[in-house]
Amino acid sequence: MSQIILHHYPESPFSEKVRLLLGYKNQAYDAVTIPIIMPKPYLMPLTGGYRKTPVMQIGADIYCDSALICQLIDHLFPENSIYPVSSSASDIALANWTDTFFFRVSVAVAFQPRALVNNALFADEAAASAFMADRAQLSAGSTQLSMDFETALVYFHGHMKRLDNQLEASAFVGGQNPTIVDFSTYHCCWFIHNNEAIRDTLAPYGHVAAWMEVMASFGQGELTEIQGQTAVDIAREATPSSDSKAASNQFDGINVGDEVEVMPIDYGFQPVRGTLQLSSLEELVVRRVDQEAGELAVHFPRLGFQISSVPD
Ligand SMILES: N[C@@H](CCC(=O)N[C@@H](CS)C(=O)NCC(=O)O)C(=O)O
Repeated sequence: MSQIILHHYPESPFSEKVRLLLGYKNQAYDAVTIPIIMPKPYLMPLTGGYRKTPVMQIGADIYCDSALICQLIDHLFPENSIYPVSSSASDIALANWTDTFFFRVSVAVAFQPRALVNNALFADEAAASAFMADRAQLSAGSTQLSMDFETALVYFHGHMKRLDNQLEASAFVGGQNPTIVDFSTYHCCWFIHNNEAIRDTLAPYGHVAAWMEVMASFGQGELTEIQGQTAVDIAREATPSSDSKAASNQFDGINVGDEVEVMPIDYGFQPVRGTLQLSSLEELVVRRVDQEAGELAVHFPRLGFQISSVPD
């Protein structure tokens, strides 16, 4: 197998979830630090439009969305699986709630006015307005990323209090061993903990703090920084996987071989266009050719994405 390449940036909570899982699995990987805002000149040739962070690359196979990335990492390195079969349906449902609704709550808490003091993103007016304009573009046409701060703060403390009670009785959110729910919950807490100006939000929750320390002790694996251009070159020289599968249940009426567009259902409505290579209840794979990166297979999870046919 070619080396894993993680496209991420240090401040990204969803990247932290993936870095921590790579640490838990004790893996070495390459990483490209991508810009926090558009343009992302070495990422767009690989994804064909998908702009969220993180993205994982293995040769000419590009994996979008941390939910799919975590499943792939667990599949590649199955020891100490974080998807125990006995709870996998409820774990995946709960991780999805955490990555969507609870992440939205955490964003409102993380960007409250006092959180912006000493924040490099808001260091000067030009940096602040570039960031705000970029995030307005990210959430254009969507209501899924914003929430009133006071409303969010109550939801945040409610979930933290319940988690604290649970973690008094249980080593991990998922039970005696960490599951995907622990990794999803951790990155939302880390988003708040990572900013000194608002870290005290977590102060009442001693059991959450102790659990966070255990989670953080997994580390981030062995990361080797590479350049974005190197990642594009690696993709161009590799051959994408050719696994092809038609959905056994044709719920969407779209067939392998059709020209399609795939994009998230929540925010970041930048479609990726190509030929549908694989369609299952869990995954969509779009085959596309890029001038710089060559022939690619771009993978998406089903959950959280929509697909449409592109008329000839
Ligand atoms: N559902 C996505 C959400 C990813 C997401 O929202 N990432 C944030 C950063 S943590 C993002 O893309 N922000 C805009 C950007 O990086 O351009 C996933 O699980 O990967």
